[in-house]
Amino acid sequence: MAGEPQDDCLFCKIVAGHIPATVVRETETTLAFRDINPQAPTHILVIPKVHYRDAAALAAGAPEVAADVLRETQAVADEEKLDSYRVVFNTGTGAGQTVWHAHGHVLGGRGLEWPPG
Ligand code: DGP
Repeated sequence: MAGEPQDDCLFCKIVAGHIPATVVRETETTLAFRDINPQAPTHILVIPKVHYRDAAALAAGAPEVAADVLRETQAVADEEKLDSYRVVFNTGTGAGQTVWHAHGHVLGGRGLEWPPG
């Protein structure tokens, strides 16, 4: 059920501490940790601790937590001393989403092209 921890969810396991991650920030409602396959010098995932399948579902089901996630992307960028950065919420298989627990990618530390691939 949306909002409840899912036994088969990788990021729920990271939230529970059952799978290790390099955590850079934690709040009551969010966790930020380094991506295992970085695409930029800084590549950090910011996730809600509650389980929603994607960012849109999170915004619909727990809008206050969605706002917390967005605030944390800025906090991560500040800690990493990023003047410019990109936040990406891949949504759906065609967009490259592979983990079905809402997460924002914070990417920075190099030039970022537009349009993205
Ligand atoms: P997406 O493709 O947008 O669903 O992003 C999922 C990201 O999660 C991807 O960039 C790789 C990252 N990832 C997958 N497994 C792990 C893991 O076990 N630990 C960490 N830190 N990141 C992971």
